[in-house]
Amino acid sequence: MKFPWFPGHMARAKQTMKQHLSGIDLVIEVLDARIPRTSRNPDIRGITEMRPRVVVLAKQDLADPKETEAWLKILRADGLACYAINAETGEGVEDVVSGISRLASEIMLKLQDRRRRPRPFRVMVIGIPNVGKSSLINRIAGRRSAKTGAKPGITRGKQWIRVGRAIELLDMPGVLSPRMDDPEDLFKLAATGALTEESFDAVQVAEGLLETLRGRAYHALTARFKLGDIQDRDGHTILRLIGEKRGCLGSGGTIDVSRAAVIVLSEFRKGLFGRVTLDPAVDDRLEAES
Ligand SMILES: Nc1nc2c(ncn2[C@@H]2O[C@H](COP(=O)(O)OP(=O)(O)OP(=O)(O)O)[C@@H](O)[C@H]2O)c(=O)[nH]1
Ligand SMILES: [Mg+2]
Repeated sequence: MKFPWFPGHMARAKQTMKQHLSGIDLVIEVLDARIPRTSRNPDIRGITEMRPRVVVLAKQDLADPKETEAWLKILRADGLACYAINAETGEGVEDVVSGISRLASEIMLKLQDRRRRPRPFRVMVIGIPNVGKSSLINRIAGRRSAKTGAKPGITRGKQWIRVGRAIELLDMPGVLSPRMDDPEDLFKLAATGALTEESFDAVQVAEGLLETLRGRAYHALTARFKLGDIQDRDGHTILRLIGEKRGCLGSGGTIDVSRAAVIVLSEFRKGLFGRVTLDPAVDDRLEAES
C-alpha cells in the first residue's frame, strides 16, 4: 500500500466529518503537546475551518513544560482558545470544560435569537490517531464511555457521548493526512505513537530518536541505560549498546536491535526519558514576533 498510515477507516472518517459538520457547533482539535506543529492535520483542519474551534494540547505531562507554555502563547496569539491537558490525571480538563460551556452559551444564545428549537450543543473532537481524543472525552463526560488504548486506530467509527443535558460530544477516529511525505514529520509521528507499528521501521525511528534524546535528554538517557559517555556515538551505536545492556540477544549471541528499538520507543512514549518536545516552539515564536 502506498500510504500505510492512511487506511480505509480514515478515508471513511473524513467523509463522516463532512456529512456531520452542518450539525456541529464547535470543533475541538486535539494536538499532541510533544509535536504541536506535526500533529496538525491540514486536511481535517480544512474540512472543519468554518466552525468555531478550540485547540487542546494533550499529553502535556510528556512534553517540555517551557515549550508547552510557548506553544500556548503562539496559538493564543492567533486568537484561538487553547488549553494544555493531561487526560490521565484530568489536569487542565476543567479549563477546557469551562471554555466549552462559555462558548456553548454564546453560540446557543445566537441560535435562539434565530428562533431555533433548543437542542444540545454539539462538539466534534478531531485529531491524529492515538493523540488522546477519547481519553479527553471520557474526562469531560466524567465516565469511561469511549474506548481508549495505547495504540493508534482504537476508535474506528463515530460515537456520540452525552454530557449532562446540554452537550453532546462526537468522538471520531484519528485521521492523518494521506499526502504526508516529509520524512521528519513521519519520524515524529512514529516516535510519538500516531502510526501503526507495521507502517514504519522501528529500528530507523529508534535510532533517530536516540540522536534527538542524546541532544535533548542526555542525562536521562545515559542514566536510564547506564550508558557512559555517548557524546560522539550515533543512533545505531547507542541502540546496539542498549540492546547489550538490556540483554536483547538473537541467535548466536548477536544483538537484536529490533527488540532494543521496541524498548526505546515504548519507554519514550511513557515519558521515561523525561519531558521531551520534538517540535520546538522557538522558530514559531520568532515568526509570531515578526
Ligand atoms: N501520558 C498521557 N497519556 C495519555 C493522555 N491522554 C491519553 N493518553 C494515553 O494515550 C493513549 C491513546 O489515548 P486515546 O484516548 O485512545 O487516543 P485517541 O486519540 O482516541 O486514539 P484513536 O481512537 O486511536 O485515534 C492511551 O493509552 C491513553 O491512556 C495524556 O494526557 N497523557
Ligand atoms: Mg479514540
